[in-house]
Amino acid sequence: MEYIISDIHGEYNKFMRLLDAAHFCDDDLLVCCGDAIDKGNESIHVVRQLFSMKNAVYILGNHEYDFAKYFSGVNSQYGDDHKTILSLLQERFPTDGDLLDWDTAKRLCALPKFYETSQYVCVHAGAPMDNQGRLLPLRQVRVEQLVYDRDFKEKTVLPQNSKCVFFGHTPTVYIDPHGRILGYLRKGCSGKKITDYNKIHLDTGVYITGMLGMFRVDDCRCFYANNR
Ligand SMILES: [Mn+2]
Repeated sequence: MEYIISDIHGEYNKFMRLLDAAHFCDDDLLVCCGDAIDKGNESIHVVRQLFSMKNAVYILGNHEYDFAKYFSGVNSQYGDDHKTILSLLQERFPTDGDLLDWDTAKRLCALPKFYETSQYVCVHAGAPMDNQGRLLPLRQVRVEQLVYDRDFKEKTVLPQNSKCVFFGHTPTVYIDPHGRILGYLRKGCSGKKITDYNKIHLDTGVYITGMLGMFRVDDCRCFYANNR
């Protein structure tokens, strides 16, 4: 089975509870659409978990992109003084920065910008389209547009004759008061299979709602972990 999640924002326990609830196993695939870090208390715990999973794809969000820019800034300032650089990077995560090692920091700066299959694409914030609503080839899109886009979430922005687009970045609670994962159905479709959707908005705004969501591609089922 294939699962897609976004904007975990340091919520390690909820993330693990979702994997448990779905009986996630080695034969499954997990795609994380970025922003696994910041806001919550266990950013590096989440990152190390994702990096330890051979069957997880972790793509870039604006928070990881900002981390990479910060890394490159301190790197140019302190040269090969890895000890100072690492302690500055660790300080960026006040609650669990001590878990950050050099390899993890390097990997965080080299995440893929998107993930694409024959049926869907995953980006962090948005994917630009031509004037007929067809997705532009993601390879040609500037990284800033993929991670910072604020228009793609709008109800009226619907990719046409394109693969389903998974994205996060903006909490759905700003669009729908339930704050759940929002799927946008193509005309006349029931929503039971992934090709029924134009786009799926994944960010349940866990730092606002307390709820983290995950989507299963195979049967279009949503899983949620709440405060308890
Ligand atoms: Mn974001």
